[in-house]
Amino acid sequence: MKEAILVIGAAGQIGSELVHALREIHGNDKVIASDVHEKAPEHLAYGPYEQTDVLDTKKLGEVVLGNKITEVYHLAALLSATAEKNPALGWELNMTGLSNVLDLAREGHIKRMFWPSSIAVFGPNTPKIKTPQRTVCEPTTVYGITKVAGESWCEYYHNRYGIDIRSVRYPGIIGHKSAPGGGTTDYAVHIFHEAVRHGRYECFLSKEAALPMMYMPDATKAVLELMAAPSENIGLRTAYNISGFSFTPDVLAAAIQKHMPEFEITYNPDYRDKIAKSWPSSLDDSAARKDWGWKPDFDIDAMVADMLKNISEQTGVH
Ligand code: AKB
Repeated sequence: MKEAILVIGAAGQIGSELVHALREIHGNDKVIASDVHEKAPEHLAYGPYEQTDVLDTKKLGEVVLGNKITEVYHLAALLSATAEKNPALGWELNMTGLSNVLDLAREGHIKRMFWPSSIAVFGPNTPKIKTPQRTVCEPTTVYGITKVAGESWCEYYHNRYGIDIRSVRYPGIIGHKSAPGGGTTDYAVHIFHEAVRHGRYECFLSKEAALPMMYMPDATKAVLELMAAPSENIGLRTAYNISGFSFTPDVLAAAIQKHMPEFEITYNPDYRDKIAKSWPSSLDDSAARKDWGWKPDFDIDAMVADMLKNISEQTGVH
């Protein structure tokens, strides 16, 4: 068997789509999906699947060595909202999980690796508008702390052990194929399902909470382009800011109302509102544009039109 690719956390929101994209490029057999579930979720079952808990070093090692894995996309993590409910598990899964994969790379088994960082690396003391690539971070969530530490850990492994590891700071990701799980930005996905099914949505952020967001096809494109770039172009081994568009919940609601004038939004902010307000409203992604040609395809209106079309088709409500 030739070298293969492993996607850890493949059943998640980004993993589900990334597995399809990687299988289209490399062939179904070359891309092994893995997650903690015993069986492959239906949408991934057309290619190889391995049940793996990234905290189980023995099993992880067997999967990597047994399948001659040389490239890993390590996406398994507890997101911002869920990690606040169980900070110790957030730290353990996000940090120890990353270390376990990096150690297999240090031992020479994995040659290239992608690991996502997040806008959660930033905090209330960070400049909010057009947040620079290099600036104050000081995150206030355990998720953000693991992402900022993880970025430096990846850079350290690159500098010290020569591992080709690359990363981006994802904003909120919006997609229609699989559900997000446990993030602060999840409202921007739920709103579409509720709009199509019930014509209304109660938002857990306040109306003025502006956040950077991105449509899933751009999120997938970013990983593929970053990983395809020549190594010498990758000037940053922490993580690149990447930007799609930014909006507040009321701006998103207004964009939905252009298609569904009867759509109503109400607000009932909870603890996630404070998290959202500690994050940037928009990002400066000029380093990613310069180093590997990053450029998103979707703006908010194109995203809204595509989301409503796809969710209406899925639910049979028009
Ligand atoms: C979250 O809301 O936790 C994630 C993220 C911005 O990393 N979507």
